[in-house]
Amino acid sequence: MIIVYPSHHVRHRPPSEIFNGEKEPHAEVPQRIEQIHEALRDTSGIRVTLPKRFPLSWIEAVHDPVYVRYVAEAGRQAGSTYTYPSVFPYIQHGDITNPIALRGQYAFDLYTPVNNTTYQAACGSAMAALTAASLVRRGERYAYALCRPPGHHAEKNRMGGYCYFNNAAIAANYLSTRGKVALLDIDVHHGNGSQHIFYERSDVFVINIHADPSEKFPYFSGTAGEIGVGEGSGYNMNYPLFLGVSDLEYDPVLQQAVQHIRRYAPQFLVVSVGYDAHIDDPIGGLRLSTAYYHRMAATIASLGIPTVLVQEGGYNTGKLASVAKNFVRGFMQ
Ligand code: Q9C
Ligand code: ZN
Repeated sequence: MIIVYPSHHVRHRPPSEIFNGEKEPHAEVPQRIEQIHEALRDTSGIRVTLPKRFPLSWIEAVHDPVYVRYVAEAGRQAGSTYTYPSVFPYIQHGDITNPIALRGQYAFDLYTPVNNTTYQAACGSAMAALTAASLVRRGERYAYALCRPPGHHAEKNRMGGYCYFNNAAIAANYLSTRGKVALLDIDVHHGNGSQHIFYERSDVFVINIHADPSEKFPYFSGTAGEIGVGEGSGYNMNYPLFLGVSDLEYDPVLQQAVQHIRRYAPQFLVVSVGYDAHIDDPIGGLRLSTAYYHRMAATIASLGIPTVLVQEGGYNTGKLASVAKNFVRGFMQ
């Protein structure tokens, strides 16, 4: 398996997220990827490579180009200080130019700050996903992009949930020029961004297993009734789970999801890999074991579809190394 490691992510390190008016330590820290990278680097059968450069148009194929420019510009104006939104749009309005208004227009929470390191890190993360996708398009069976910052909460024109550019969606859209793509999201949080981006498309089938959004972030999407619209109707599936779900309760849901993917018969599979459904994750709320990540990977790999793995969440920096190792081993068997 090839691992793509975007070394520039380390410069982006938001110190805090704002919850209920209070600054709390930010969960999405550089050590997450450093630890996964270190654990995998000396696993047999793994080769590490750096991201290649791809045209910005691959990011703009999924995100509004005005939004992409905004992320760069907001960072430049912020300097090294992380900036947060203050006011969110409460009415439709045409021409927003005020920086405070723009900050709220292009974000949906107070967890996703921007400074002058963010744009470069977000681009590097997207380039890692594109590099993994291009390797798989050229015949590699599996490639794993250690994306940071993560991506699956980022919508066409909005950041949120620690995500700026939707790496998995960028990879899936890139591969969709060569055939049908399935995007399986096993991060514990609903991938609202990926759902939003492909909601009207039938050539990318999005399937999501996550903690019930009536209990957990992102709160406003991820119910089973969200099935897609127009062309995309029937090509979006959500499996919300009760808090505290164990390996035994999770597994039949994964089997069903995999069955749906098999029936769709995609040419490529993209997996949004979050390790935050693990029992020891500080924010997840499910109870999957380290050993189950091995079986989960083996189940997904049994599809026999060329696959791009894209890193999303997972916040217990004491456990990420062992969970990632299990997952990757399960995939390579
Ligand atoms: N105390 C990803 O896993 N929750 N994003 C904040 C505040 C935000 C998770 C909790 C969760 C975002 C990629
Ligand atoms: Zn998550």
